[in-house]
Amino acid sequence: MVGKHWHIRCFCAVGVIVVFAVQAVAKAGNVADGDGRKLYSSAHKRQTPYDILRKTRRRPRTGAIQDAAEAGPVAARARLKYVRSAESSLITHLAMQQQKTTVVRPPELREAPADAPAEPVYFVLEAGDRDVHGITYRSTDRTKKVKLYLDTNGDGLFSDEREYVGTRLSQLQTTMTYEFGPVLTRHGESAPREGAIRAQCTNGQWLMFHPAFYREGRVVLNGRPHRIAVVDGDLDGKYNQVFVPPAKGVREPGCDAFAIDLDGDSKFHAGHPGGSEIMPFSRMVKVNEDYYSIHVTDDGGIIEFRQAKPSFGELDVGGREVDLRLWSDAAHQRLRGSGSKWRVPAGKYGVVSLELTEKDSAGNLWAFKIDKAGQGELGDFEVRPDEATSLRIGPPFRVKTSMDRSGPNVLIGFDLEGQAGELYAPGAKVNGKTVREPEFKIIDGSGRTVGSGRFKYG
Ligand SMILES: [Ca+2]
Ligand SMILES: [Ca+2]
Ligand SMILES: [Ca+2]
Repeated sequence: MVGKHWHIRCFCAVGVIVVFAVQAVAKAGNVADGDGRKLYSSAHKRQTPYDILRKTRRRPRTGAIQDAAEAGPVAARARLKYVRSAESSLITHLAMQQQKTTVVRPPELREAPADAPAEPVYFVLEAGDRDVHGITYRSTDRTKKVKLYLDTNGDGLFSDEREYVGTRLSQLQTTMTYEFGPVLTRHGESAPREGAIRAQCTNGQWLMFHPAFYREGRVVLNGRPHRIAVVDGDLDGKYNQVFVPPAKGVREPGCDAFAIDLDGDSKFHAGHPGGSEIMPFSRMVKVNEDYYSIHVTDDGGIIEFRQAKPSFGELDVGGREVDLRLWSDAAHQRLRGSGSKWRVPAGKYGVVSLELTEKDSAGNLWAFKIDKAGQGELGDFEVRPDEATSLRIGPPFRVKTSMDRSGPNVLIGFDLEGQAGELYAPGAKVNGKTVREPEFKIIDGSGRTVGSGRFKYG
């Protein structure tokens, strides 16, 4: 049955009352929509996050792509030194990996440490193309320390591995977060920087991983100095993995990361995803109106910029007014305006953020936003040399609902789907003001109203 607590996330374009009928099916554990389609089943519930994780195999990714025709004379070269990353290192935010834990011991693991409780939690870290299994728990001995181990050599044993003791992060009072590291992801490594991570475990439920080190230096391009950095975001020990769409999320491009101080303040400005000085690693970077190809040695020790002469194609969004941020294997882009077609380097692209402004017949301006990367065909498309690529986006919209159960809560998602399958998030504005929250009703199988309320944005 539908749970007592409702977390509502909704969006309504017209700002009128919306009746959202949930036909509550008598069979426990089943929820269906008005057409009887099953939205959620008890079979699904039995899947642990770990099961789901195991089924979602990663796509193979191609290695660094270098187009010889793009590369001209060397414009700058620099040595990059190691820098230890910290909580405040914005650059590692594009090199984040989040994983859920499970209490079910995966078959790959043959033991738990002697001081582990009956139900420690297990997780998987993706390091390049390896799945590294790990365990974390509060020790049952009198120290009660919070510990973490990785099975770095994949032999199923922790007894041959290093033990890491967690430190409670005090600034996060509402959650219990412990930080570990630098944690080594490879067995028997003496130089603890390649593949080393910072791991944070929150409430024993999920882990966040960031590279513990990145590489940084300075170059002069067009007569101006620029601070630059590279991050081994996919944790394969190399620093030149180019972005391949679609992205896993707005902070998870699934490749390495690159940063360049474009405005000369010596800081890497994070800003909006795709519109910042920190971006997924790509073949080129745009500095003012010039493109430079980027070449980084596998170990990240040397970076070279060459003047690039990319081949261009055209991107057309049907004359709509947009503010578009794109990640690409070619070079990341921010495109703003209306009615125009953009000339962009040929390559593979994914939209990482999109703001769409539409005028209705009364002259009101509606602003819609997508807040997830990699949705629909916008998440993965190609611009070919000397060809036009058209993206049909925006209205007519379809209302798209989704339902998810999280403990006692039923989460109802309510998004607008545009023509390209792009999902616009809550928080639409009309003439700069947020639209009034619409209402909803929950109707059972016999048409009786069993609940009602008001959707809240956000
Ligand atoms: Ca081991
Ligand atoms: Ca890498
Ligand atoms: Ca800057």
